[in-house]
Amino acid sequence: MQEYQRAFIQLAMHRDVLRFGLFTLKSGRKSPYFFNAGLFQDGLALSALGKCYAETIQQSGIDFDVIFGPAYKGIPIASATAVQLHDQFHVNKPWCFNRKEAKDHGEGGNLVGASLHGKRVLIIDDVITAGTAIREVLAILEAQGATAAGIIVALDRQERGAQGELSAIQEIVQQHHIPVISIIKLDHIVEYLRERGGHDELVESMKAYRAKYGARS
Ligand code: OMP
Repeated sequence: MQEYQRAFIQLAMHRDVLRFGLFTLKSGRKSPYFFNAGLFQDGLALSALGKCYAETIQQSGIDFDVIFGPAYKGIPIASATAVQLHDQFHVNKPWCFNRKEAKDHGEGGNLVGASLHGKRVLIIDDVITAGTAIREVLAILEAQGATAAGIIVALDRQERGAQGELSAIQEIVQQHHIPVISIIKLDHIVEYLRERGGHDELVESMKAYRAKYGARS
C-alpha cells in the first residue's frame, strides 16, 4: 500500500465516509463496511478528495477529452477533480454530468456541461460493487456517440460482478477494453486495519465477506 492510499483511508475514516457495521448494499448483499462518499461534505474534504482523484488520473496516463460525473455522487467528485487537475497539474478539462430525470423546459435534456458527442470520456465515480451503476453510465456515453476512455473510482470493493468469478471491474475491463482504476481497494482497507491492530474481529468479518462475495484476484 502506498502512502497516499493510507492517507486516503485515514481521511475516509476520520470523516465517517468509511464505516464499519452491517449495511445492506444496492445489490442486496449485507456488508460489514460501507463507503459513503457523500460525507466528504465540506470544502476541505472535497478539496483533498479532488486532489486524490487528480493525482490518480495523472499517474494513470489515460488520454481523454471530457470528465463525466454520474448523478448524484459522481457530480461533486468530478467537479472537485476538474478543479484540482487544473490547480495542481495545469490540466484544464471540460466536464459534464447527467440529471437522473430529463428536463423538458429551459435548456432541456438530461446532460449538463460540456458536450460528450464524439469525445473520449473519463468517468469519475465513487464506488464499484457489482458494476450496475457504471454500466448505466456506459449506456449514456454510447447514446451520446462518445467513447469511454477510462473509469476512476475511489473504492474497488473487489466483489464478483453479475457474471461469475471475475470482479465487476475485471468484467468491465474485459468487455469494454478500458482501464478502470481505483484509489483504494478492499484489500487496502483490510491491510490498514491489520497494521493498526486491535481490529481482529472486524478483519475476520471483512475476510468472511470477501470469501462470500469477493472476486478471485
Ligand atoms: P454497483 O452499481 O453495484 O457497482 O454499486 C455501486 C453503487 O453502490 C455506488 O455508486 C453507491 O451508490 C452504492 N454503494 C456505496 O456508495 N458504497 C458502498 O460501500 C457500497 C455501495 C453499494 O450499494 O454497493
